[in-house]
Amino acid sequence: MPAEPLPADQVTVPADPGPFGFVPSRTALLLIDMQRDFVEPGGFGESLGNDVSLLAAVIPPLRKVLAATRAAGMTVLHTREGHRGDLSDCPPAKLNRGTPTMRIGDLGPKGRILIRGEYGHDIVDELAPLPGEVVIDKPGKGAFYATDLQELLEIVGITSLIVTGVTTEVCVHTTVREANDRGYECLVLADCVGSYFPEFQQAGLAMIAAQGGIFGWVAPSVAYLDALSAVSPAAVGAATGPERS
Ligand code: TIU
Repeated sequence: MPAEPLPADQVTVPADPGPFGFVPSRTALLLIDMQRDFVEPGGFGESLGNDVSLLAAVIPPLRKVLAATRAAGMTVLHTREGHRGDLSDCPPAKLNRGTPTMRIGDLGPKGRILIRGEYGHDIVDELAPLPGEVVIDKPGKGAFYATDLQELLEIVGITSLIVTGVTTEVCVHTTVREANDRGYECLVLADCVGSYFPEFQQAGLAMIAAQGGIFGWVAPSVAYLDALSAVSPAAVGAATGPERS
């Protein structure tokens, strides 16, 4: 049988394990949990004993990716991990896990740890959402769990995701796996996802692209930016919606 012709507006990114093709109007950039609580001192990440400075490297390349994606007129979605102030959506299994210096809901230097509405829970200034960009508040690690993300993607007609954010082996991996099982094609930008553990960063990325792309594709952000530079915003016409929580 002859191969199906590619849509005229298909963009191709050199990636592992092979070229990743996407149609910009059907593709969203997903920024996962780029919150002060994970990236800056005094938040949830540090309370778990992590060196949060390891995540700072993600911000400069992700800023470029965010700017280029916005300029191309594509859909941009942000997520934040966090809980209601009364912790009614935080299972005891999550609250009591490990021996953190501060638990979820405790008062830290950036407000209550991982609580919606607190300064530490919000997205870092460099990557702040613009009005009209959707923000998904999620209680778990995966962005599809207990959120309306799937419904939202279906309304806008999104079939592919460019995945970025933190941390690679926790919320990024969980979300990519959830997305993969729901039929979305995911390209993970290797330098725009970060881990507190260099060995997990490497293994996490390898796991996604292994076995012919068992969960998706992996590429450096420059490969995505190069591919995007040919896209005209007028040809994309991505839908945007109101900010959600
Ligand atoms: N601890 C850790 O690596 N990550 C999280 O708890 N959440 C996210 O990855 N966002």
